[in-house]
Amino acid sequence: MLNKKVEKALNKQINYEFYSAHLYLSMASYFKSNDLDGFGHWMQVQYEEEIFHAMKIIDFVHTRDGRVKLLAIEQPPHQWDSSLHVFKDTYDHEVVVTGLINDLVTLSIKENDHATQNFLQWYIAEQVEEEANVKSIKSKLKLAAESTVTLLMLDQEMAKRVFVPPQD
Ligand code: OFO
Repeated sequence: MLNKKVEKALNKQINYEFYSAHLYLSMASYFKSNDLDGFGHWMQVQYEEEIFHAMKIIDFVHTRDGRVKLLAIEQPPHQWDSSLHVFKDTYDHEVVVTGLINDLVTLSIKENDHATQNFLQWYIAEQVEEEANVKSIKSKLKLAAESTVTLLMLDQEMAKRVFVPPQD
């Protein structure tokens, strides 16, 4: 049986994961409308990952005999000044997500909910990876700021990303 306070917090996190998916789909559209299809593709894979993150929590809530209550998803931004601006926002967003996951772990410890605390360890590890990946792309974009050729080469690299459902 899922603790009610933890259930409510998990529902909020489900909403935030869906918001993350919305945000990254919006970024994918920004890139595609600027003919950077490789970056657009990368963001679309990121969107798929976020849906996976949300669904994983949904499955967990159901397994614990809890109730999923879907909430309205906030409208994401649509416009950015540059590719670097998009990845700065992406990095900042992932840092916020890391903070939310940490808060959830703190709550589950406080509520003596070891099953949820154990479940959330997967997200702790995932956030370390997400922050590192995005930071690396952000740094490359900083270097490419003066060079269209480098930007187009990076775009080709970004097109190679494939969605592989993360392992449990
Ligand atoms: Fe991009 O992170 Fe979800 O959790």
